[in-house]
Amino acid sequence: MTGIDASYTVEEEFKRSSDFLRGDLSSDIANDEPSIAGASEHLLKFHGIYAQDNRDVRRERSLAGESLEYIFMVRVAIPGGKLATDQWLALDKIAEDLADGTIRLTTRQAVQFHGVLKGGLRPMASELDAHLMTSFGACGDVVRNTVMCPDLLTPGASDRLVVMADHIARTFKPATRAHWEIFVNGEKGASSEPDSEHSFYGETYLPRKFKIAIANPRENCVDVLAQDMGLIPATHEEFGEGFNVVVAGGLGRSYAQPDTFARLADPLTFVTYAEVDDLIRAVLATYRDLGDRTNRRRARMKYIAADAGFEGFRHEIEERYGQKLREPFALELADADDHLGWRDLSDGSLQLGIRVGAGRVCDGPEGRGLRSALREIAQTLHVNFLITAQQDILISSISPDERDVVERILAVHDVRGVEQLGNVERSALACPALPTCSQALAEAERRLPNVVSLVQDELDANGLGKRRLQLRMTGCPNGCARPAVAEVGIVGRTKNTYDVFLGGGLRGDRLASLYQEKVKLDDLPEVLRPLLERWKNEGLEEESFGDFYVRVVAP
Ligand code: SRM
Ligand code: SF4
Repeated sequence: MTGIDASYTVEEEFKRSSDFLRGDLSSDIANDEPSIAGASEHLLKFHGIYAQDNRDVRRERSLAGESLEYIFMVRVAIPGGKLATDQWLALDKIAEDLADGTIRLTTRQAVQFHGVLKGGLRPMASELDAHLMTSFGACGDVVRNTVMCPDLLTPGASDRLVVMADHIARTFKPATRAHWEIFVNGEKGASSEPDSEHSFYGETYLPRKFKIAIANPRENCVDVLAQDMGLIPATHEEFGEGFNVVVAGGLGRSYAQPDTFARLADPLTFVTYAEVDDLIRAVLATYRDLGDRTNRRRARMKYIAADAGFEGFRHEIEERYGQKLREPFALELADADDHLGWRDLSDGSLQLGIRVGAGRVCDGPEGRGLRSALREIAQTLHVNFLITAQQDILISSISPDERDVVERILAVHDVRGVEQLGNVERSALACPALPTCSQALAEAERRLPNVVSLVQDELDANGLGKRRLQLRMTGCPNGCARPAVAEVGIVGRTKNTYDVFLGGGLRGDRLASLYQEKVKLDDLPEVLRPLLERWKNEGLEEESFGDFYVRVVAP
């Protein structure tokens, strides 16, 4: 390839001319500028790094004629969200030494650091590398962190499944050594092998990001239909164990472009374990070839399926797969489990799921809190940590005689148990939004506690306090906390208003629909009140709010 189509976006040229994701990053990282812009800023994303500025001080700084407060966000890919204790301790130290003192668990079981300075990027990459972690490929136009139900990673799960998220990460991570040269080992060594890239990426990689989830067939905690590709373990009576595969989901929308929309994935086929890599390669090749490289807002794979029709899209995959695709099984998704509280694992060990508000692991002002508690647990016990797709953390493989130790540490640090949580708080999600996210139109994470109590109070006042209500909030329609499939989705519209979406649900098999535009957060209880009253009076026994809403209010 010598050049690219003139209609393609500038990002396509950045990728093509980058020498497999190097560009000028080495010198741009090393120079005295506090930030990184242009082609390097785009390439940086493939290395898991976003150039940001603190938006809280943006206005006052520009009024004072000062430069912005430049900071970086670094996302660490953690396949299936599984971490050993030494890895958790390394993340904890990075948060203290190189970031803003917090560890942000993401809705894709990864970890983000905020407030990182440019000079901290290389030390961070080296520290991650020393503990077998990396930010490389956590962002960018590649296969992103693969999410996986934690139950498929704990003792008792099938051996073949336990390794799946790691296997996908290893197999589909870009092959270029650019990250290690630029961030970890310094300049490209003379002896380094010539670079190449996987054929399914080529030199311009994918048109956009690509997300894979491995779901538990018994519960949908990973929102499998919101993914570009979902693998649901299944057994075929003729071909044996494998996966029912769904493709072409995605939730992002853009106000500026009405032809962008959320879409749930459709069933594609059944493949065995032996076949799954080839199928993923075929889907990636289809996306690589047919994805829209002229408009990044419409470049996700879901739009190929939506534009071509699913059968046409399926046919394209089939051609690249080289053989006829089997018919998929009918989909039956079950309510998401939040994995919180104490659980017995099949090997006799215990697991404790702890709620992390908006995924932010931090301490209070007096130095106590979840971050200190988790550090102490990691220093004291030999356990595993599992991040969930609900931004929570599970401490796994706890020996039964260590339960008291864990409970004592949590109590000392004022970490609340699941029984102390209100039902709205228990499952509420929010994206980071302000002050770090450049795309945020409104607050999310910082206003979540307030929104949770407004809604919980409203439920309590209606005698519905014991019912579950799934609430998800984002600062813009990109949908990072997956509000598009929530029972109540609150999506930033302007600085002080939000669009309210209703009717998704715990199975994750239905898109919420727009109920009311431009609602102020203080007015949310009033907006929900008549619907909650009807849910109470007209709802069936045990009927969830989302199910009630689509059965009665907006059929
Ligand atoms: Fe996201 C962009 C945060 C999960 C859809 N997302 C961003 C950026 C990087 C903002 C940016 O482009 O400048 C946000 C970082 C802000 C910050 O300051 O930290 C960001 N997304 C997040 C996280 C941290 C939210 C969270 O509360 O945990 C999640 C990190 C996931 C990870 O570990 O890889 C996160 N983002 C999601 C999800 C949910 C999911 O994957 O299950 C979605 C919807 C599903 C989907 O992809 O369709 C999502 N994020 C987006 C989009 C819209 C993409 C599109 O199709 O148009 C953007 C915008 C973009 O890519 O340009 C975006
Ligand atoms: Fe930023 Fe929007 Fe994602 Fe929130 S939903 S993190 S505001 S891109």
